[in-house]
Amino acid sequence: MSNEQRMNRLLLTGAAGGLGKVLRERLAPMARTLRVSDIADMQPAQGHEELVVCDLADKAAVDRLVEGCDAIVHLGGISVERPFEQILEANIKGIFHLYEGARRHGVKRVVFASSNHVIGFYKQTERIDDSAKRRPDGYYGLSKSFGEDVAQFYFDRWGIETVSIRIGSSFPEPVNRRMMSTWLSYRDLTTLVEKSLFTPHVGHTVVYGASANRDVWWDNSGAAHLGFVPQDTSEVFRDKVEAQPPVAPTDPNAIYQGGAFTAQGPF
Ligand code: NAI
Ligand code: 15L
Repeated sequence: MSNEQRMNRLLLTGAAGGLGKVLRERLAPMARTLRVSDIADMQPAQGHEELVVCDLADKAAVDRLVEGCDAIVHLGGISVERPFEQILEANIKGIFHLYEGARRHGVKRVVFASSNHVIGFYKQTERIDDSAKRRPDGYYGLSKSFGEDVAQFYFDRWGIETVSIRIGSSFPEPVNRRMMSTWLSYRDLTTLVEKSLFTPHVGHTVVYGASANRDVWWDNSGAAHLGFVPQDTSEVFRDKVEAQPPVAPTDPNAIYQGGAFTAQGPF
């Protein structure tokens, strides 16, 4: 990427997390300055990085965090099902604070790490696209659904563009049968985030984050303008995954797109 193509300052939240560590390295060439942030300890700043420890629940701190950035890749927050009160602080208040900061400081583009748990109560036998009614499968899924609504509102009201990526399962490899459908390789994740940052005129686009898996449940034709063509497939892991004991047909992991998340709680 040439110097002219790079943006000036890119903010990455959730930089201490699993995907944050991956994208911290891979997004570096895309900006002259990469501001990395988390509530947790991070590796020290290197190269053209700025490091900011910040709790997303702290509105004033998030406002300072966002100032001076051209775009944000928002990974920060609780990434699994937890009691509502915890989700409320990190994810629900957190995303409101982020967009308020974006509005106040003129940030033009957000890439939001949404989740398949926004549509987790669809059956694995169903095929859906971005127009499917949301069916969140828990407090976590509800918070991501709220995040997508916030993204739509801040586009309609303030013109801030967002790509909400409904990430399936982004890990080094799929570790169970459900993930044979939901897996998103780190390479495909990186490509999707890059397309989400640099494609002109995205408005608020919702896209599913999955690799080119044989039995993928999601249709991304509504996000064709991103030009995202996944390069990897879970198929290369099939023998390893299918060597595991079978899952009972009554197990949520075999029924719902959201798998076990549909059956967690109450807390
Ligand atoms: P992770 O849990 O490893 O990372 C999340 C990071 O957010 C952590 O480093 C954590 O310290 C930080 N965080 C939590 N509360 C915070 C707060 N109040 N203020 C500031 N930072 C806070 O999760 P992972 O796997 O890296 O996922 C990144 C994002 O992508 C998350 O938003 C997650 O919901 C989303 N996602 C991930 C998927 C995956 O397969 N890895 C699937 C679907 C969505
Ligand atoms: C998610 O949203 C979680 O953040 C991640 O840890 C996985 O559980 C993933 O969904 C999944 O559904 O596999």
